[in-house]
Amino acid sequence: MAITLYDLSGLNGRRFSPFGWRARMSLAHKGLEADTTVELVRFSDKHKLAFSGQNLVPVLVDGEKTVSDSWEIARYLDEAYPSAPSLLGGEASEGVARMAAAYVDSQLHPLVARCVVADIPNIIHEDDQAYFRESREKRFGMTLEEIVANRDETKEQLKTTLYPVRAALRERDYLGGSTPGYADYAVFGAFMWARGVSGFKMLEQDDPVFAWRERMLDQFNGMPRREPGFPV
Ligand SMILES: N[C@@H](CCC(=O)N[C@@H](CS)C(=O)NCC(=O)O)C(=O)O
Repeated sequence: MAITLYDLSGLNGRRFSPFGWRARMSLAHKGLEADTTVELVRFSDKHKLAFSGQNLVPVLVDGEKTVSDSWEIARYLDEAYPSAPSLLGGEASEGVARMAAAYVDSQLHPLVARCVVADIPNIIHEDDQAYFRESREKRFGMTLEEIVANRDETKEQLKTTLYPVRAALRERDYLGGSTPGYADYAVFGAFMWARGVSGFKMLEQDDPVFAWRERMLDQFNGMPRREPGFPV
């Protein structure tokens, strides 16, 4: 069936949404990415999402079915494509995958934002600038420049906050075991967001999370690595 993924885009089609990356990696995991039509949505053309009854990307349309929210997309893909490799690992591990995604949303994303949010205006369209600045400054209660002012300290905090990921990687190549699963895609989405928008170095080379990110960039024949972005 024809699948369409609506994903956020900056200048020249740059895809930098962490949630969009979760959906994109999920589709690749299921072997569906190559056959998926991508509908790029800029901040100023979110009206394109009205059919989905909400205004956030990603949105997946598969034939008659419309699914918004990256987590719901993963659940849908496992349900609709049971013979492709499982994303969430079945009922026994779905809760752990959900916890990983919630850890990323609540602990990692705010720190990534505090490292890179002021660089985002450089990679989005002119028409999106005012909305982006206004909405993010309202959310954080300060200017974009103030949000990232202490990013070297934020990077130290990020290093500490990544402890659970590092601990899991001590005994395996991926959070999913010998191959990546949804928890990997959730954490990786945060790094693809940063890589897409900013040259700020999020990780030191001696951090095992750095080596894991390299392995993740090589997934699906290097699909994520080929995506335009800053050197990491
Ligand atoms: N819980 C949602 C969150 C989606 C979300 O926040 N998407 C952001 C992009 S990263 C968005 O559409 N933002 C549009 C805006 O800020 O106007 C998911 O997991 O998909």
